[in-house]
Amino acid sequence: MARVVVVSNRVAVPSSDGGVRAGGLEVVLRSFLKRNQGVWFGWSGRTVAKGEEKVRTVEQGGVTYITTDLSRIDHQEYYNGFANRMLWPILHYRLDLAEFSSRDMAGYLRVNELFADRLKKFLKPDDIIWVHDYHLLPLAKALRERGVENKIGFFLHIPFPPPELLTCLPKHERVILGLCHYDLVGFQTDGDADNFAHYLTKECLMPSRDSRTFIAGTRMVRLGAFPVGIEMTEFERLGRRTSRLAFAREVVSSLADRTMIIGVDRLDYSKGLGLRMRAFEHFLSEHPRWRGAVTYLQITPRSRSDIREYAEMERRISETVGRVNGRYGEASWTPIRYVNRPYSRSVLAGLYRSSRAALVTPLRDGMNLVAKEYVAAQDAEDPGVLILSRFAGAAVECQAALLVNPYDQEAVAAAIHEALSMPLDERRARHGALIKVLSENDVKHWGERFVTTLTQPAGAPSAPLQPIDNSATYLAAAE
Ligand code: ADQ
Repeated sequence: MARVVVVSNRVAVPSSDGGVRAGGLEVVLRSFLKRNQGVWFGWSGRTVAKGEEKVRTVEQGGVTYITTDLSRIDHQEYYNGFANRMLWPILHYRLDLAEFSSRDMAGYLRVNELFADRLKKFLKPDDIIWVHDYHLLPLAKALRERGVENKIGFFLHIPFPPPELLTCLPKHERVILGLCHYDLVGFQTDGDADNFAHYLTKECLMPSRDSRTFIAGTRMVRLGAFPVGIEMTEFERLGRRTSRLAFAREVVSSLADRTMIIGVDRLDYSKGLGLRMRAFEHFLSEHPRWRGAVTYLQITPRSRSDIREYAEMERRISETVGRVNGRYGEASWTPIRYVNRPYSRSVLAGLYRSSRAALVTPLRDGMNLVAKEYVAAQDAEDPGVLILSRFAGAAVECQAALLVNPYDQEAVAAAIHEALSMPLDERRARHGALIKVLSENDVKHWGERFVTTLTQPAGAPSAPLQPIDNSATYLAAAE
């Protein structure tokens, strides 16, 4: 079996302090590498003065971690700038928040080249390279230009919007068309894969062999949907064990027999936190009998705080929490408990299991692992109810959840009421249906399916691999 070299912006080298960081990508890659011992390459998380960047290699538990530092300017332009102020909002359908800068785009392309230079030194001819997420869209192109002919796959953890939105990105072809240098490009849902296929067909007039195989010059690129799963049995076990542990018990006893609703999200505008809190406020206003009887716990570790939009959002959400608590709270009851810190997976599992409902209402989300973790951690005899945004990738599998439009506060408030009043047999039926679907797509299957598809031959092309007019022009423009 060939070695798998995983590449992502950030590498989570296991730390001696056992610190927790909230982030879906790290969770799934850690679990993939636990089973498929290989190499994990990416940024160390350290920024240093230009010229002082170091590359380090650490072996642990059969995995080789190779990390590189970034200079402060590279980090600013590539990560804070182009990746997080341009690509993240556009790919989450938020044109209003996207800020384009040619300088940041140049920094983004430069860091991808730098990653390619540093990674190439460690590659063996039969390595399978698996690149992750929007920070590294052009990495395969940079590697190919350095003569790397290995199988290279790419997986996008976040949504991929339709071409009408994508083409608002100035010089989009320089970044997006770089994806055609991969052998396989994976998305969370078929809808995301369709959007990329439409971009290649309509915008780039690229020839295709079928709806999922495109002919890009002399290369062939395949697309596919590979919805990310979670470690189902592990979360089930954690939920069973930890709801009995001291911390979860302490939280439950502090509720004084009130029902708990939970929300767990990184602090990000894509998660729809402000609208969610206003929907909860609407619920309290419409259903006075629940006042004093339900507590909504929102666990939200800060992320990307040095980006202006994030700092502003943090302030607005704190204001909303203050307003709702001031308006409806009592000396003996706080409607919304809002905490900005990460917790271990076992504590989260215990809290999920102790909550009658989960509010997972992102405005747009690639998948959303919290939705799946909540379901897995429930007690099958007395399960809680998942309220899930129809705009999360997880909604495709989680049809048995209460699906809502997160922009519709009345509908979300009504779903909260429905969840809290739902009879036990309906809760069990919905939970059973969710567990069945999610167990069929455990994270283990996800990694295996992707790597197996990547290593399969694409089959002989039915048409010769010749670029035709427009695609050739486009690929040249993308140089
Ligand atoms: P994220 O946007 O980070 O992931 P999500 O899928 O919900 O979002 O994953 C968050 C992870 O962090 C979960 O495993 C959760 O348990 C953990 N987490 C959240 N809050 C935490 C806290 N307070 N303490 C500790 N852990 C916490 C990106 C995409 C998603 C996609 C994933 C995986 O944006 O759409 O599902 O990658 O592909």
